Formats: sequence, structure tokens, C-alpha cells
Amino acid sequence: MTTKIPQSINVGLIGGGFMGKAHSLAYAAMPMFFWPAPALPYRKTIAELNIEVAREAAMRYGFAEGVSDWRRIIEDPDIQVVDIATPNDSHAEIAIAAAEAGKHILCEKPLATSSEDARRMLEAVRKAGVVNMVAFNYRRTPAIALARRLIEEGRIGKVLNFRGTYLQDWSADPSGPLSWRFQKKIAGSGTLGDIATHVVDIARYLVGEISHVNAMMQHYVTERPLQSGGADKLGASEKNANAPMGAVDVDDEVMTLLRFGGGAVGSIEATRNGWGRNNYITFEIHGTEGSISFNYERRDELKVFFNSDPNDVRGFRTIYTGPAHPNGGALWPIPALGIGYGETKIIECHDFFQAIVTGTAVSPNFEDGYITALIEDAIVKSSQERREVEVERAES
Ligand code: NAI
Ligand code: SOE
Repeated sequence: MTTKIPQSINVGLIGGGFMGKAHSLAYAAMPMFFWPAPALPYRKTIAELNIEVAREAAMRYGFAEGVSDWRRIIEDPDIQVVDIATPNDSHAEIAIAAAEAGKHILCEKPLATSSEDARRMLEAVRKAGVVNMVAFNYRRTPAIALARRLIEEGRIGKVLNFRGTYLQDWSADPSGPLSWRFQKKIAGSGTLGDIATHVVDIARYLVGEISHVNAMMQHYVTERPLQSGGADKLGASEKNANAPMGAVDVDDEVMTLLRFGGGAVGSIEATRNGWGRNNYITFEIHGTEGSISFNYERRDELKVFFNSDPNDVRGFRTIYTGPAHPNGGALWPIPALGIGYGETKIIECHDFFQAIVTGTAVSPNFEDGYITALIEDAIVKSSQERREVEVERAES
């Protein structure tokens, strides 16, 4: 053994659905990629809504035990990390209880269903002095981190324009079931909180603070068949035309113009009803000396254009991310072997544990989650009042 054995840190994960799976994979895989790992995450307890599901989740995701009450995780003095992977309406209550118990917290996005709850969560983690992170994982895609590095190095000059999209089609079919993502009481909002916030996070990460928005929100589908039970269904995979219907009270589509504090302008468009688009997170950034273009559906690639290239070979070139790029050394040995969604969660997990072990802050954290919630408020207000709205500043 040539390496000092990293310390073990016990994790309690709440919610064993889609994100429960993604986070469990990251706990298992993080030390396989990042070695020596900052710490070895030990999957101690997973909480689900009932004990059978919790025990099955424990078996499947490699946890020592499954429990049916998340408070058991908060009360366990041997758990240092609380991971919140439940639907949005429970994030605030769990996170505040976890902070008061002195646990470090990884919370899924959006941080909360309202900016008021997000602010309370931020106050709780600040008061407790615990490491906190909100899981906007897409910024950890190596190509997106490379875009940030190129911008910081001045390779495209001063940024003038950010044009971002997040387009999906899983909710385009109105007979798709009434997921919790269509219910304001649980989700807080629709496309806005669910996916537009990912692009807000990418825009802030790459270009800086957003000062003003000018937005339009649309709501097309007003009711959907109730789900027959069991795990949440994302979209049209299980249709039931004879099922009783329930109300959809969230937005389907968001578009907003942006002004950044640093002087750039931009736009974001997001929909879950765009047939043919799956996880179409794209951005194009124009600077005074060049441009950068990205599409998550081809996430190994970053397209760059440098004005300094000789005229006869000038054009967008494609960089395939690999060991030369952010986090690339920990991932796979040659470019273009294929970065997946899982890798973004593995990098997120590494950075979170690194922050815990070194006692430093990590981004995006609850402050970023709160600022994103304030941007969401401004988008809603702008759409309702049909005018440009200034984003409220977060008190520091
Ligand atoms: P899901 O519906 O697949 O899973 C949620 C699980 O939490 C369910 O199994 C449910 O039974 C369980 N649950 C609900 N209340 C609970 C409670 N009080 N105690 C214990 N378990 C409880 O939902 P999904 O897709 O995993 O979403 C969870 C969170 O992750 C949401 O906030 C969502 O916005 C976010 N998310 C983030 C993604 C990302 O790319 N960062 C991707 C997908 C979801
Ligand atoms: C559904 O729109 C969803 O699962 C979102 O909730 C996630 O945040 C996104 O990353 C993938 O799509």
C-alpha cells in the first residue's frame, strides 16, 4: 500500500428514485476515478417513503440499511453527510434539520420551491458552518468546465453574448402521466425550476451574475392522467387514456432575455415539450475575440472559434475532452471515450468531499441556489408584468 488510506465519511441518502440512483453510483465510483480520494463515502443509510422500498433501495444501491423516516438519518450521530434527493417540496425541511444537527449537505436542485425557503436554508447552513452544495451538476461536464477555463484565460476576449437552451420532449404528449414535476405544490414551478435553472447556473458559472431579465412563460397542458402508483414516471412512457385526470398548474415553457452585471447580454429558452429534443442543453457564447459552442447531447465536444486563426483555416474547431481538460485526468485515458451523466455526478461527489475534508466552500452552494431562486422570481414577475425586471440582490 503506497497511499495513505483516506478517511471514511458516512452518508445518509434521502430518496431512492432517479437521483438516489445517480448519487449512489457516484459514492461507489468516486474513489475508483479520483485516487487518492479525498474520503471514502460509506453508504450507511437510505430513507424512502416506506420500509419495503427503503430496504430494496439499500440492497440495490449498496447501503447498510434502509429506513422509512428520514429523521433517523438526522438523528444518527455517526452520519456526517445528508444527501437530499427527494422531490423539491421536502428539501427545505430536511436541509434545515440536517444543518441544525451539524451535517454537511448535498441537496438536489432546485434548492427549494420558493426563494423564501431557499433563504432560510442558506441561513441554516451559514449558522451551522456546514459544507453545503446544490446539485447543479451539468457545470461539471468537462467541456463546460473547459469553456470556463478558456473564458477565464481570455481566449475569446470579453464576453458579449450568452445564448442558452434546455429543450426536452418528455412532457410533450398531454396524455403522459401527472408526475410530481407538474404539481406546483410539490415542484414549486414547472420548466422554470426543473430545467431552466440548470442553464441559469451554467450562465452564471460562465459569464457571471445576472442583473436583469425580460421573460415570457407559457402554460399549454392543463391536466394529465393520474399516475397508477409506484415510481414517478417521466413522461409518456406509461400512458393511460382512461385514468382519472389531475390538474397541471405549472409552466410548460420559459424564455427570457438576460442582462449580466458585467455588461454582456443573453437569452435562455427552456421547454419539456419540444418534440425531438431530449437533453438539449446548449449554449453559444460570443466574445470580442472568438466564440464557444456546446451541446450536451454531444457532451464530449466543445466547439471553439478563435478570431486570431489565419483567414484560410478560420472556422469552428471541435475539441474532444480528455485527460488534458478539467477533471479529465481522473476520468478516462484518451479523449472521446465518452463522458456520461454519471461522470458529472462523480465529479460533483469528489468536489463535495474535497470541501468537507479541507474545510472549504464548494460551488454551487446554497448561496448559488438562493440566487438562482431570486432569478426565478424575477422571471415570473417579468412574465406576469410583461416588462424587464431587476433581479433582487442576495444579502451576503
Ligand atoms: P423521483 O421521483 O425519481 O425520486 C424521488 C424519491 O424520493 C422517490 O422514490 C420518493 O418515494 C422518495 N421520497 C419522497 N419523499 C420522501 C421522503 N419524505 N422521505 C424519503 N423518500 C422520499 O425524483 P428524482 O427525479 O430523483 O428527483 C429528486 C430531486 O432531484 C428533485 O429535486 C429533482 O428536481 C432533482 N433532480 C435533479 C437532476 C439533476 O440533473 N441534477 C435530475 C433529476 C432530478
Ligand atoms: C426532468 O426534466 C429532468 O429529470 C430534470 O428534473 C433534471 O434536473 C434534468 O437534469 C433532467 O431532466
